[in-house]
Amino acid sequence: ELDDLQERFDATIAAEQRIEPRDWMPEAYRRTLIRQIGQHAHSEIIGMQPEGNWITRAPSLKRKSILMAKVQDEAGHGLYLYSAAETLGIDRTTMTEQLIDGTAKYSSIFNYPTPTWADMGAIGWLVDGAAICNQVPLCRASYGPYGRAMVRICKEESFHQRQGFEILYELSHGTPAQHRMAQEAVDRWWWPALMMFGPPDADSPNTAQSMEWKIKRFTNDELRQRFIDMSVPQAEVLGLALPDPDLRWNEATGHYDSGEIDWTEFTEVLKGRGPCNALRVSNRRRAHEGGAWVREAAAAYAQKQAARAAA
Ligand code: FAQ
Repeated sequence: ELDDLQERFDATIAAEQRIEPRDWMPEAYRRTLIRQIGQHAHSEIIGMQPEGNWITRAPSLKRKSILMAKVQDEAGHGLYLYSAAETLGIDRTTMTEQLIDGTAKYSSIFNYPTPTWADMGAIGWLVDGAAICNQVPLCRASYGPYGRAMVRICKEESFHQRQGFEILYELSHGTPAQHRMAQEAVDRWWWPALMMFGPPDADSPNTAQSMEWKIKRFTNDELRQRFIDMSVPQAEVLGLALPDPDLRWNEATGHYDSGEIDWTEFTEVLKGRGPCNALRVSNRRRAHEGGAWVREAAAAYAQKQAARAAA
């Protein structure tokens, strides 16, 4: 029986068809998806904070409304992703508890501070740019609800990336002080953006199996390289430098060579010791506790409606 189910699952994956919530799936496949989709959802929700920091200080009404819309999109992405994870048998309450008690992972990138307005540009250009690079292939993930959520998310991320690029372009071509601010933001975000793709392939325990299951379609290093290759010409258009003296075109490989990433920093951030980890989680916990009355009121209302319908 189990062999039949496994065989059908393998055949579905081999045929590039989708696994849907009611289909049988190996427990390890389910666990991997809950892990990746859950972490992805948490990243979107925590990812609202670095930019939320600038909503009240955006330099114009136009910039403020664009930034608010972007941060709202991130909340929406978090919600679709929690819903996709729920189809696998975990509930959002449990995932939220894991996030606010500090046991769940979320992307390392959101543990860095945003001291200037130019960081809004660098996040849009580099962080959303890296997110698109990583997520476009996830539109073809073998698990239906995840792949479908990714399609809409990627469309919105493309707009986010453009708005970040445009902020940096204006600053870069503005006053010398604005140009300097843009360059400093790129200097701050470049290396952490490269870490978003995860550990090097040789140290990535999950990649091989996730590729076999067609959740991931490319390895961490492949996508990181694709992002570097995309970013170099864009930096030239911006008139900004990427902070890597070893970055140079390699005629033989057809890719840019680049310098060593500081993996010690990555490990520290993953262990909760990045510059803003404690702040991000405590803000999230406070927001959750502050929203308790809304959840209670909604539950009481639903109960009253159900009682009325039964009467
Ligand atoms: N940060 O074996 P692998 C966004 C963990 S974009 C923290 O390679 P895997 C949009 C990994 O989970 C950001 N942890 O793992 C936005 C695993 O931990 P575990 C979110 C990381 O899963 C923009 C361990 O290290 N995007 O939110 C990181 O095969 C602007 C070993 O690693 C996604 O989540 C990291 N950077 O590959 C929002 C994309 N890297 O659970 C607001 C979906 C690795 O075994 C503003 N996820 N780890 O203890 C993925 O594509 C994959 O999960 C990877 C990691 C590629 C991130």
